[in-house]
Amino acid sequence: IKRDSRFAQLTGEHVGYFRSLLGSESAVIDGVTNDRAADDIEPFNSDWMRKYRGHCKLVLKPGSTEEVSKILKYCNDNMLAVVPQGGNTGLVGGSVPVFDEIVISMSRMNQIIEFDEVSGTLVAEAGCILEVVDQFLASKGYIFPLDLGAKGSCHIGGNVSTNAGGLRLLRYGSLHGTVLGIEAVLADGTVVDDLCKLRKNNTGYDLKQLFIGAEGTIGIITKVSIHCPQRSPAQNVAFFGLESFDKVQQAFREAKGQLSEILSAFELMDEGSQALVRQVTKNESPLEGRYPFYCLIETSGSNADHDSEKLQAFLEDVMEKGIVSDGTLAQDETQIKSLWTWREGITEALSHLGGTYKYDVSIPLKELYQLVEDTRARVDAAGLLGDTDEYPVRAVVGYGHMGDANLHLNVSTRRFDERVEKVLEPFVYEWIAARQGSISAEHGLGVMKKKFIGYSRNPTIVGLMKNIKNTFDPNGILNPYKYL
Ligand code: FAD
Ligand code: 2HG
Ligand code: ZN
Repeated sequence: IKRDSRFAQLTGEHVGYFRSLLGSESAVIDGVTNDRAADDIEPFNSDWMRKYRGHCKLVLKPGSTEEVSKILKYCNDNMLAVVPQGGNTGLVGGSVPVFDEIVISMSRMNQIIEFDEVSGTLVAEAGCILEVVDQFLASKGYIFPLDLGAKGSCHIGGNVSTNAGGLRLLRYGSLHGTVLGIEAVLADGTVVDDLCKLRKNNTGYDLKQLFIGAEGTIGIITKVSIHCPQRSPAQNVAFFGLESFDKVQQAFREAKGQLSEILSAFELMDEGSQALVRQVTKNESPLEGRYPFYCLIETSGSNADHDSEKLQAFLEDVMEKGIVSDGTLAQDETQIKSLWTWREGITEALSHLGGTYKYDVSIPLKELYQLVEDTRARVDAAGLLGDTDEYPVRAVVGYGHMGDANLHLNVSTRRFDERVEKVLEPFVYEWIAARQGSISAEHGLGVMKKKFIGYSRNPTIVGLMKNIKNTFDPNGILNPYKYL
């Protein structure tokens, strides 16, 4: 792709305007008039996977909605392109510039505004870190309705902008249901105040839904109001090994039936993914034997004894029926955390091994794991997969949110390599399209999947999306070169 020549080049005059607007020294990182700022700008140009790299020379950190509005109005009037950035943990290259777009970091907008302890409605600024918000809610007996491995750095505004799914969607549903209201700023500086705190509100088109999963392409989210469920006082976790994907499906069916209302997560890991976690962390696996598949089940309920009895009975039953080969139950908080690391820690572990090609996809459950096998066979047939350094690919592994039919196909490489990418794309997308799956289940489109949207959405729908984009951002300054 080429830089869009309609966008202006940044000048010292532009920087001067932003400096006077934002006042504080720390709110502007200026590499336009000051070469020495390069090191400070670097983290904003580089994505979590180190796969995508931008060339921005200016980072702005607004402290209020009004400042976001003034920044965008000025950018729109002067044809300056921008990239909204939250915690920069996105996995599709959406949060970093492609060329020299200005990064608007939301990190200073990190205030919890209000919390209603009766209804469970939280209003907070977009730049709040997920884990910080969740800890605040824990002190009130509530829980944020979303949890994911990046919680220590991702922002709730970033979560809403990517419509993140995470580990407990099975229980708490998607952000399309739990987000009650949004305040956002459009490209021309208009503040859209839809910070509704009601659960029910059928008065016209529900425009806030458009911002959920828009990845910063139609506006910058500045505040969100969200419905938070009661935190369950009792949590239990089981981890078990299974001999086939068929048995994984049977176990899921049984878990829904036997654990019903207390089931809060059902996660899948294959042996390949666990072997890589063992290699990186040097930790002892929770089970003695090795199995092709592992599942992690979490229950959340109001009575610890009742729940663990239920989970114990479930485990005995599925072992007796020969569905599960071996399993273990966490006995305390520390063991719960440690079992979770075998699932939550995969992404992080893989990042220490080189470059990872990631495909976050939805596939009808029956065929969910077949994609991993077919991809592995294809990479192997191309002569790219092997144990020694001369092969670019170390392993093709699969894991994910079994309960949501969401697979994470990860191709772990010793280094990013175009030959590998060519073997994987568009193969993976064609495979998905043939089964009416989705090429992006929860991570979004970003720059990575922009050109592949047609595998999951027809031209009529893409056309309507483009109309929406043009209505909200006619000059196209918001997160260009991505999404559509
Ligand atoms: P960023 O990465 O900064 O931005 C993501 C996108 O949103 C970009 O397009 C950006 O321009 C836009 N954006 C950010 N903030 C705003 C805003 N205020 N207004 C408008 N646009 C904005 N995702 C899942 O769905 N489920 C998971 O289980 C999961 N686990 C993860 C585990 C790890 C270890 C990592 C690294 C990532 C994981 N992710 C997961 C991916 C990622 O999407 C989420 O981490 C998160 O939602 C991104 O939030 P962020 O604040 O880091 O956003
Ligand atoms: C997860 O579920 C995340 O762990 C990340 O969505 C998946 O790294 C990945 O591919
Ligand atoms: Zn995920």
